[in-house]
Amino acid sequence: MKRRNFLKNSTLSTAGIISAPLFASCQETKKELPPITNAAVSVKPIVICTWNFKNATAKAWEVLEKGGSSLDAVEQGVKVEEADLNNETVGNGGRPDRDGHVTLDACIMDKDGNCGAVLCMENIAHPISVARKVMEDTPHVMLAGKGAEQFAYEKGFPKTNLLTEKAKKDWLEWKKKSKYETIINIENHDTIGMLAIDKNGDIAGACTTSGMGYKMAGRVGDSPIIGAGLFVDNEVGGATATGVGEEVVRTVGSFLIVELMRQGKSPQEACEEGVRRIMEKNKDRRDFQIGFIAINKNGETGGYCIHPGFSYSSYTEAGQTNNTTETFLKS
Ligand code: SD4
Repeated sequence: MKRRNFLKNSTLSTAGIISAPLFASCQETKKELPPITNAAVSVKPIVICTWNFKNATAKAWEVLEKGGSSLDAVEQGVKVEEADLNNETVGNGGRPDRDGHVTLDACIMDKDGNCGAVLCMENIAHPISVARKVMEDTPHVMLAGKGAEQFAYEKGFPKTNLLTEKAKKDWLEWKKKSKYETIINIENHDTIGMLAIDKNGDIAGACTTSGMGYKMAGRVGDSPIIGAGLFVDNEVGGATATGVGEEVVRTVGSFLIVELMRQGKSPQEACEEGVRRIMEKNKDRRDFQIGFIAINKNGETGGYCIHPGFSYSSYTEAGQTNNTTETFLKS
């Protein structure tokens, strides 16, 4: 038996003995919540991701169409962007921190609420697959820095120099002024967050990024933080985020959106409320972008952001589309 399952099973059986009466009384008083969706039809399989990463949704769709799991689909899908050297905000080819180190963040979550994450990991081209190994092969949820990198080598991932010549040149140019600013809707904000429902109706999600370009050494944003950059609840739906991670962490954005859907909001309404909560705390600020996307159990989707310019890619039996979202600020 895998260590993780062993730990789970032993914890469950102990908990079962001790807390059965308590559990029963909680069940009796459980309040009925409104239905999660009124949609007459359900769309599955389906995959969506932040921004118009159409090669990523196409890859995920390939997996889903063949009857593959949503977990495999999101892993394979986001790996496309991790491997793309022209994508300067995800995986190999990502922008370095201000000291010239490319440090990657990623997390993954499955239909059973299992999750894994790697934070601030160097020299490994596919952090999402390492995050999955953390989820499946360890009793932990997060591994950071050198520990994550060491774990990846133990699992057979090769050491890779992630700093491309182009990224190095741009960084050296940036260093001349060393002015740190987030730039709305440029590549600085192109984290890929992906959500999928497979033919069985099960939901999974993945999120992966090199974080904010020229960040402080050791900085970690929302993307590998379960509940902030990504959250999935197989009974309800999933949500994921892109943009300035500090603000998403402050509101535990993706968890918030899933909980709002649980209470009856559509994915669109829930994303809008998620952005509103952030803007409530940032009344005088207009200098940052955040985009959320969400999906519910029936395959209804939504997206919303602060500034114009955000969209999300989707792929269903009806084909692939790029969906431009409504915005909190109109210009
Ligand atoms: C972060 N959310 O590290 C990420 C940034 C992002 O494309 O979206 N980058 O805060």
